[in-house]
Amino acid sequence: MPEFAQRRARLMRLLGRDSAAIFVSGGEANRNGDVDHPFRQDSTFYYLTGFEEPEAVAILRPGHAEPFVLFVRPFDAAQAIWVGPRAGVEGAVADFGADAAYPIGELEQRLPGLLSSASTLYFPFGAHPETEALVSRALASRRAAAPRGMRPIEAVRDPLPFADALRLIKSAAEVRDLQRAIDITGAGLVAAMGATHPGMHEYEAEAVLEAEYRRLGSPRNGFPTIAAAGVHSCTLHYTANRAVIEDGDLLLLDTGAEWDYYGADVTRTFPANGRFTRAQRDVYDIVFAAQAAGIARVRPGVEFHSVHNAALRVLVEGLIDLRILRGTPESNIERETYRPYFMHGTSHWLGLDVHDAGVYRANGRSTRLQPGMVLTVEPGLYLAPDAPRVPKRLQGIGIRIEDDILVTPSGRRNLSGRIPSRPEDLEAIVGQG
Ligand SMILES: [Mn+2]
Repeated sequence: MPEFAQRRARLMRLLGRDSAAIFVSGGEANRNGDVDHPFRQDSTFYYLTGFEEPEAVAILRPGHAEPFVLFVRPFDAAQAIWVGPRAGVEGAVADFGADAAYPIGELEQRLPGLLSSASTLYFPFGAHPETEALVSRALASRRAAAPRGMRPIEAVRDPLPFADALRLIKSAAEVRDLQRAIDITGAGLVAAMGATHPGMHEYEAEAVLEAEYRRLGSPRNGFPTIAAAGVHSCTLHYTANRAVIEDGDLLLLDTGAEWDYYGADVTRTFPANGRFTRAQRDVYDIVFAAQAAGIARVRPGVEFHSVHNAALRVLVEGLIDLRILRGTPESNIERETYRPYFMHGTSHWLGLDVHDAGVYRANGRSTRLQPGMVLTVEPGLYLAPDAPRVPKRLQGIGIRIEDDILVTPSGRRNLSGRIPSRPEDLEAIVGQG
């Protein structure tokens, strides 16, 4: 069975018979005037359908003779001339495996009939106001018909946690896509390192990186590239990328190409002139060791948060060695005195979304790692000039190192481990391209 059909079948088994689930595509977003942002399908909608157009609704009906129904924009000859052809109703059946397909304009009229045998309705209320109005009307008409013997809808539930649970465990095909995205990202990072020299702008490094992504077949990034030189490296989600890279600056690149909707998320920090200063190297070595400690924790059965705790311990010991913190590692961790210098989590799930679907904690317990999960391990230290007790020589140093780790039955595989991160390897590459 093709991958998308397999996912729908698995989800429908979780939802149970006598149910219907409604999923809504992403919508177009205006940028300015009559220009829209580039459209990229909603990740869960893509995961279940492979369908890449906006204004679509998928209905899954477990156990039904026509379990997969798609509503799509109809084919339109005039539209095809301006922006290219749409799949249309025929394509939805022929190319996307729908058991039945209708124009999106018929959703309101057809929805009550399509839901008529369902006693549990799955719909993500609160996310799609226009479709929600139609769903509410269908619910109301079922309630009104109940006294005359129509089976009522007894439960309304959110389908997203079920889809998220599936998305959290990656199939072999998904891991291959992620690996491809990561390999392309690695090639981009190495190209950007090679091209970097003091005097160029942050956006020039970004352009070199992304030219390589496009050259290698990635149509877009998973998120806006962070290209942060010097003190900008202390700003976690800096994306202005407009400053000149000065001699003596570090350059932090946090970036990821997409491959078939799966996105990498890799960070490398390196000296723009090809040589770490002593101060930069002191901080780099701490973050590098913290990352290694975090990665080493990854294996099945381990709590998600213990990866963070392993990395955090090394960072705090390092901050004590740098004389920024005083006292024991335990007391500093207890009082969270490290927060001005390390203010984010160490890991997030990775997949179709850069911060991928799936829970980190439920019922007060940290999620236990399982084979097929992919998480980042990305500790950092950010010694902003205005942060407390940062000695002059360390001010403005921000370093993050991020890799993408697959949990395997026997432990872990660092999917981005071939992308250089050892300081001596970085020094050998930077400026040599
Ligand atoms: Mn990340």
